[in-house]
Amino acid sequence: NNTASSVDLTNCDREPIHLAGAVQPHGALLAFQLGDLTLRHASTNIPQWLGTMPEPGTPLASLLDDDSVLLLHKVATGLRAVVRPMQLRSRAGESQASLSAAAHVYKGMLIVELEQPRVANGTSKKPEELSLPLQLTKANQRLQQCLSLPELYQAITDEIRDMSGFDRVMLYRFAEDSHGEVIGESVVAGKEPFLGLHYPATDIPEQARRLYVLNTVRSIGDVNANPVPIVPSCHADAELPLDLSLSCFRAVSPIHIEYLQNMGVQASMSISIVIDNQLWGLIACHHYSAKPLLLEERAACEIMGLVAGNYLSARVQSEVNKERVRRRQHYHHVLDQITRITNIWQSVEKIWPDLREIVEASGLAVATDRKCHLIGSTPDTQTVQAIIKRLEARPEDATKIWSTHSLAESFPELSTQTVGAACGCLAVRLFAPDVNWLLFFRDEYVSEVTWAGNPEKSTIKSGDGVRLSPRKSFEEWKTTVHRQSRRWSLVDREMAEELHSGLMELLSLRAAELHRLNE
Ligand code: BLA
Repeated sequence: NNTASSVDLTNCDREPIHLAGAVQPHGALLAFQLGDLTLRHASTNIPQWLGTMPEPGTPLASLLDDDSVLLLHKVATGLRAVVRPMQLRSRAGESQASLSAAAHVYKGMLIVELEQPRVANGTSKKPEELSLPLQLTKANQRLQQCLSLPELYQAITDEIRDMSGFDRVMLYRFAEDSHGEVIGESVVAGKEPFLGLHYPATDIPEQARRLYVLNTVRSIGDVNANPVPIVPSCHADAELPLDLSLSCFRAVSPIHIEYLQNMGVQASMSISIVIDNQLWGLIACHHYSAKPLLLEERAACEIMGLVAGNYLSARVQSEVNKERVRRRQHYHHVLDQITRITNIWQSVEKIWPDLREIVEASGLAVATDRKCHLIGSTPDTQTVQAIIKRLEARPEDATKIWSTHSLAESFPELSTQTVGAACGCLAVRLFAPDVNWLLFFRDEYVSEVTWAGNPEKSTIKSGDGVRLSPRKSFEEWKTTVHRQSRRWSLVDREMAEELHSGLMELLSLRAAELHRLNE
């Protein structure tokens, strides 16, 4: 029921957002060729920082003072692509205040981005406002005290809102299918909450998500500001425009600008939560007026992203571990019982209460090619045999552990009547003479999803076919999902693996013993 995800002719996933060719106007950019460190590209607002517009080919050393050049040499010869914050001084104005800058090396270029220093910007700091290091300390202390995941979600959004001053801060978590849900939120009084809302995967296209793993803070200062071009847009020696993947001020995709405008948002920022090198989620922030962030603020957000990611992954891991311990007790109980019985077929009812807990199933089919025994909520015998027949047609290693949360999707040809309430199936294939298959089933789990706007409305017809465009309306839109079970989790699959090896060992020991007795 989300046709947007089934459209494959998308313009979104293909937009080369890293080659934007422009910066947001609150920053300026210089790109030098690695090696001779001569200028290749500059944004046309550079005169606001350096007084003049340097020509391509100008050496770095003639633009900035000796100390600055030394610092940048270190970045240029560094081994890792890190974005290094620093203070620089222009060669022309040695008496001038220093320039806030961030420098990094990417794809053969030394990229230097300049911005206003924090104090000179004239931000009126309230006397009670803490300095950024103290705010970070306070935030870290609060996250450390959280004892549950929901408490942690709330603390992360509260602390980031307190520190950054954004009107709305959300914790946005990606699901397996890349759509997302707002699982934590802190918002100014008078604005409607977005907590619990779901957004389709197409709202954040694939290449943007890839970029956010590399560049973890994305600040959009003002959706109404005109981007400043980088010249020349494509250097004579290069095939492509300058790669802005790690840039702080990369101009924003016009499609996303339209999206934020449709939402009524003027500035945004997202901080990536990266766990095990995967984009777990984003801390998505909105502001209802312009809000360009300064170097120090972005740096503090970057640290908060790391800190929040560490607490989240530790807490998620500890809940998973607790669950594993609980299930393993049932697993050992099952093995224990099996060692004491001679015939699995006669005793399976007795071990079922423990067996079902191992993978949280509502039904089980134990089967060989001739026999089939059903317990709990399962499809009828014929349907079970039809499923097994289809699984046996697949390669053995693909079916050792096989699972689906929608039998109807995996085997559309099966009749819904005979499948019954069972919608999910986790199959464990045993290569033993008396039992070939354990098929665990899960009942239907009817879920209601509240979307921010009809997700199908992101598809519009245009001249040559289907195009994706940001939704105009974010009014709540409910969909109900039928004929699916709860998804089988990583722990479910891991436990099925353990059960597989445990049973294989037991059953083959037993076969060997029988063989010995028969000799
Ligand atoms: C980027 N889309 C983003 C970003 C977010 C969202 C958070 C990262 C940039 C930012 O922080 O603003 C989406 N924002 C959301 C969601 C919420 C939110 C889901 O606050 C929920 C509360 N967008 C579309 C369609 C396309 C699209 C149909 O809706 C493509 C046709 C594109 N989104 C798009 C692009 C970017 C983006 C290209 C990258 C912007 C950039 O980094 O330049």
